Amino acid sequence: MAPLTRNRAVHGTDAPQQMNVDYYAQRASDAGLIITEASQISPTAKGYAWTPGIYSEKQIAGWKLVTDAAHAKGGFIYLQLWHVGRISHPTLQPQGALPVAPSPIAPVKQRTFIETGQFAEIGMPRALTLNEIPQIIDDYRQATHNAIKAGFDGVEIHAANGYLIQQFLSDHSNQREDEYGGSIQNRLRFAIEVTEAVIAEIGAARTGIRISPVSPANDALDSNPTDVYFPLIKKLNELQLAYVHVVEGATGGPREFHGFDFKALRREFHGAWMVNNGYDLKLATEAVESGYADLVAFGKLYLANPDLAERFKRGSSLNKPDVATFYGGGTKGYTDYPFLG
Ligand code: 8OZ
Repeated sequence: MAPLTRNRAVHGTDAPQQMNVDYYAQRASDAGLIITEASQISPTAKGYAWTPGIYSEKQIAGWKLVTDAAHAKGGFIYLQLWHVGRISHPTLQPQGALPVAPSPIAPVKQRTFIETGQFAEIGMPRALTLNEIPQIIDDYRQATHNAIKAGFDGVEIHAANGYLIQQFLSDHSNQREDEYGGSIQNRLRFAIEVTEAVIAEIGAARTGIRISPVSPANDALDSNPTDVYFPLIKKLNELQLAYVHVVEGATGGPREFHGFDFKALRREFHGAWMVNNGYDLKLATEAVESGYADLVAFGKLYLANPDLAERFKRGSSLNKPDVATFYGGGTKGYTDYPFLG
C-alpha cells in the first residue's frame, strides 16, 4: 500500500486517532507492506491541514495504536517521514513564520490546503541558513527514533513530489552557493545526510526512500533529472537500503515522460526496487515477472479497496475511489469502503 495523504489526524495535535487505527487495520492483513501517509517530522515540516506528525508524545501514542492494530492483523507497516519545505503556508507554521526552503524561490502556481478548510496560494519561502541544516537532519533522526517507539517496522524517507529533499535535489528550487547547492554532488548532500541519519537510528534494512525523478509535482522538476538521479542511486547503493520506491512519471498523472530511462535507473540499483503510479494488476504482474520490479505499490486502489490483494487473487471487481473524500473529513470515504463478501 502506497503512502496516501488523508488529512484526518486530530485537529490541533496532529495525532492519529481511532478512525486512523481502523483504516490501517482494515488493510493490514491484505497488504504485504503498508507505507503510511506522509508524517511531519517537526512543526515546521507541516504543509497541509490535519496531516499527522511524529514529533510529540501524543502523536507517538496515536501511532502506537495504529501499529499495534496492524501487527495484530499480521501486517507490516512503515512510517513515511516528511518535511514539506516550501510547500506550506504561514498559518500552518509555528508563530506564523515563513516556510523554509533551500533557496528563496516560490513554487509557481501551487496551492495548499489550510486549517480554515480552504486552499491558499503558496508564497515565497525563507532560505535555510547553513547552520540550520544540521537541526533539520537531526529532526529526521529524532522522528525515526520516535517511529521505533511507536512500533513501526521501518521508515520510508519522502524524497519525492517536490518536498524539502527534492527541493534540495533540483536545480529549479536549489540555487544555494554553499556545499548544499550548485554541483550535483552538493545537491545530493542533504538527501544523503538525511538517509545516513535515519539509518544510524533504525538500520539500513528498515529504511526505504521514495523518489519521483520526473514528476512536476510542486514545481521541483530538475532541468536534467538523469544527471541527478543516476548519481543518487549510485550513492544509495553504498547504503544497503531496504528498498528504493520510485514514482514513475507525473505523481498521480501520466506515466509517460520523454527522455528518462526508468529501466536503466533500476539496473543501476543493487537492491529491492518498488514502483508506483497508475499500476493495475496487469501492469504490476508484467513489472514483476519481467524482473524489472520487486515490489509494486498501489495507492488509490488500496484507498478504495481494503482487500485489494484478495480482489486481485479472485479476479473480483474493484470499488471506485471517491475523490471528494480524499483529503479531510471523517469516516465517509475512509473506513466505509466495502470488503468482498
Ligand atoms: C496529496 C495531497 C497532499 C500531500 C505527496 C504527501 O504528494 C503528498 C500529498 C499528496 O507526496
